[in-house]
Amino acid sequence: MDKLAVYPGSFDPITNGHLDLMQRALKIFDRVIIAVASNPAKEHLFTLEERVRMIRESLTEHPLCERVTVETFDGLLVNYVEKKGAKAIIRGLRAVSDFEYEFQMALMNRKLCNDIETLYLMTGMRWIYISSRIIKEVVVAGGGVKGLVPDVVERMLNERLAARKA
Ligand code: COD
Repeated sequence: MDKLAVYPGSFDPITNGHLDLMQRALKIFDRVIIAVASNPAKEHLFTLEERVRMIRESLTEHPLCERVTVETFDGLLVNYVEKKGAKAIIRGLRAVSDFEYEFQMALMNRKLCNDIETLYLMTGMRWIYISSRIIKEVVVAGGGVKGLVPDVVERMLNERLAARKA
């Protein structure tokens, strides 16, 4: 049986930091599902379909893409992970500031389902300061994010923000 992990997130939008983490997870697991949370209560710049499309497009030429699938989920993450038959959730840590939220989430998920472990991976140094939020903030303020996000994301961000200004 192959080892499967779920990498969940909002991915609004996916960044090179997210992709770095996925690549690290694939050193440990045979397959990774990138699970995009629907979470309609949260405000997103991109729709669920757009977020999924950007991830799939970012992966098309990726050497490890055959071991990755992109899906959506709603409701409780642990229910989705159990349904998929995975035993691990992958999350990323960049700085101490991530810790409190991640710690709470991991313990709540363990309380909800004791069979699933959360595994934290450190991102590569190049991506340590990147988050989806800061990428959006820079683009809104007119800055460039080339090299920090996949090309499709850079294009979509510029299109979306240009459409807002029009
Ligand atoms: N380098 C490495 N990792 C990074 C980087 C980077 N530059 N940027 C982000 N990451 C990591 C984050 O630390 C995180 O671990 C992961 O990538 C995804 O990040 P986001 O911001 O896209 O995702 P979140 O934090 O919004 O995802 C939250 C969930 C959707 C997973 C959560 O809300 C959830 O599980 N919702 C479902 C409902 C549920 O079950 N709730 C109970 C959980 S306690």
